[in-house]
Amino acid sequence: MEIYELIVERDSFKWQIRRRGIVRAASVSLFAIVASVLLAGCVGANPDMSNAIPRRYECHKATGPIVIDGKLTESPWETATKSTAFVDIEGTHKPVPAHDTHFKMLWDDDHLYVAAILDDPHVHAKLTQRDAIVFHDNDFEIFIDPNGDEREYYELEFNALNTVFDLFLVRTYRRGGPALHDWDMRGLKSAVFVDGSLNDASDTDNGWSLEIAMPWRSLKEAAGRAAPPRDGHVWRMNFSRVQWYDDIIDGRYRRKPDARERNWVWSPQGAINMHQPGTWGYVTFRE
Ligand SMILES: [Ca+2]
Ligand SMILES: [Ca+2]
Ligand SMILES: [Ca+2]
Ligand SMILES: [Ca+2]
Repeated sequence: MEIYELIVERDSFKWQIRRRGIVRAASVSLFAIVASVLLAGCVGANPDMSNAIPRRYECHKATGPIVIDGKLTESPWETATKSTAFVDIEGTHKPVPAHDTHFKMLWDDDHLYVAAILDDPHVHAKLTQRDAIVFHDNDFEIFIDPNGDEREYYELEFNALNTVFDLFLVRTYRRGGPALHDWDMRGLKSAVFVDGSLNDASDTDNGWSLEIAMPWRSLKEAAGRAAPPRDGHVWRMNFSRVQWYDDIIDGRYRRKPDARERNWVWSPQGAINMHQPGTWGYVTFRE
């Protein structure tokens, strides 16, 4: 088994990961800090590939500055390609999601930008701590495997309070992980705009938007290829939205005891499992 040497300077959140030779599996477990069973969405059976045709997206270079404030009012966002609407994680044969979700992406010499637009009549969130299991709230998730080798990939989750859960996967859970929750994306910037009222169940909201800037200098650390990419380069990525249907009791949102979340995604997976980079979408970068 290959060993990955992880160097984490906790104060600066500086980290480095290097592939080193062949060693015993026991060494890897030193860094498998968090049990993978915590993560939902990784227990799917064999994927139905007929429902998992990867989506495609062209990510163009921004023509002007992006201000990370959650509002997509900059002119580059107006011309950025809007993704296809999200579908059920298992495929289009499943019910159409109750609320629309789209994303847009842009890039410049320093950052990869993601904007998410989530319709939601009841925007609510509780979790406030970095690296909490954010999909226990309604969330938006980004998955990035730059070189598409189905290993060394990034996952980031955000809720409507702009709480971040970012992690690094050495391998998929099915191949033993580990998932490194302690990895934080250096220089990550994100902001949320709520078009309505957050955690106020007495009204009907329009939804929320997220604006995210990921530095290339962080993405390149385990990219296995050029970051920023060159014109025509293709990265494997996917986007997911976890949505719970909570009851409103005495004006407050309450989780049903037997609640199950909905998983809506950009590129359908054919199974309830996001950790299949082979069924993620193809993002082509354009100058
Ligand atoms: Ca903005
Ligand atoms: Ca990879
Ligand atoms: Ca983290
Ligand atoms: Ca509200």
